Amino acid sequence: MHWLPPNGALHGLALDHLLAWNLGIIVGLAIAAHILIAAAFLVRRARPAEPRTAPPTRTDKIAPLLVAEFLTLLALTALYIAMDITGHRLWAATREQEATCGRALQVEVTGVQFQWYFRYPGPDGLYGATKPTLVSAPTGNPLGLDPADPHSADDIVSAILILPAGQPIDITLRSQDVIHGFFVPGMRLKQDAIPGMDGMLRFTPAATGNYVILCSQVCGLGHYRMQARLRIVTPAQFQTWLAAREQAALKARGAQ
Ligand SMILES: [Cu+2]
Repeated sequence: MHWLPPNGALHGLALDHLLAWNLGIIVGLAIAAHILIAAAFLVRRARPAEPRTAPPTRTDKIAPLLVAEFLTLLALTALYIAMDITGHRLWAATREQEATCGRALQVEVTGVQFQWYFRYPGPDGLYGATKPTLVSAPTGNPLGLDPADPHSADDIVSAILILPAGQPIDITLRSQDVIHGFFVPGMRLKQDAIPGMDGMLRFTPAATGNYVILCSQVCGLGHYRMQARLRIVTPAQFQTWLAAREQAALKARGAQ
């Protein structure tokens, strides 16, 4: 659909189709209902007034109308149940991380008033421990990585989310303070980051390009500027970037 932002995710195509179908069906039904109401008014007006002595109900005429109404309601109920099931399946596909476990790239996304931070676990594949008392953005430790934990030495923390195209991405979503909304219109993703809870997201970027990451919850005075960039690059470009950042992270923590 041309009024939506360009889609860059694998699941986005099916989601856009479902949205177009839903809108088409709802607009079609609304138009049909209005035509029916207008037709009923016109037919009633054109018909001569019935004598007041007429019986209040005539089951031979009303019964077919009731059957038609019942069948229409039944068809509409089936249609909405089918649309609901399709929508739920698409929603669940971006929330279930088990299916391709091991193959997916792990990234942790943390919302902080008013910034998004992205953490990659590094070559060991494990996120290092964090401590709230160590959180200090001015000294370069916005997530509070614990230097005493060996797993944290190779962790990469970035203010830009860089991901390879064509690979499943498993996101763990966190918040350090209030409820933030991780919203990536170009990837058709939206999920709240809630303090004390780990949110899960799964998606596969389909094409290289630049996308915007927003916060969809009014999280404070600086909410309007809580934006970050998402860059989808080729797998080779991603590996080069990751290796350079890993070297830099190890050097920086080694010097501490
Ligand atoms: Cu926010």
